Amino acid sequence: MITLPAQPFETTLDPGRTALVVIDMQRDFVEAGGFGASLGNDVTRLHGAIAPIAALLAAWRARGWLVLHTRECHQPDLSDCPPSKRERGDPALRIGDAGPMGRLLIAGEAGADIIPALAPVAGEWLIDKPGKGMFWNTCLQDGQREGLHARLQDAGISHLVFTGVTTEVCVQTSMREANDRGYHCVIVEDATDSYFPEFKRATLEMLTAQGAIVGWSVHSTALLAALPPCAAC
Ligand code: C5J
Repeated sequence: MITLPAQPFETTLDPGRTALVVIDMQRDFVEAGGFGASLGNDVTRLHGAIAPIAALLAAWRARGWLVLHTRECHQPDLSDCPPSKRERGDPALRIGDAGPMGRLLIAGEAGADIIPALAPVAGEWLIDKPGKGMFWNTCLQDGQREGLHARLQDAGISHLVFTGVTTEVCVQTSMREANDRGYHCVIVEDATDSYFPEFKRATLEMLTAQGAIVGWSVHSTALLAALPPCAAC
């Protein structure tokens, strides 16, 4: 087992049974002209997470461990986007409207892609999700819902390391869903970001409060230092 100097107290990861989860590092959230910007957000606030995520991806890839990327996006006909989601608030552009990177949050459009710096490589899982959480309505197989949990179980995954954006929305929702399904969850403090720094701080505190009620947090440098050496490192 790998021991981590985490918050609120030391924890462990099981090497080979631990997947790295990269939530929604999409152009639509991170770049100008996307969905995040259409809501009036300063997208540069998400840029600090990119380098730590890239370092974690390199470490996982060097060890041949499983990596999952998620994308929040919808079908072109919006059949999986409830009106209650699309019509909310007063954004400059809504989900499905045409923007500089194509239709906002629509699968297949340039804005829905993962940013080039963190692009998935062969063998990594790419999960499209219509909601905030990575388990709900994703990886449908043979008409079954909630297929991601079964796929992770089949792959022998028991521990999940969370990164990505935004901390208090899709990252937190996914980590809570995972915790409820029995995964040992760790969030990487500098590999996640929010448009609202105070929300990020509060989310890290609430996830780890009450004796790690949802899970643990760790800095990427401490996590990387704790990983076992590998031939390709
Ligand atoms: C949001 C996300 N904030 N990926 N999505 O709408 O956190």
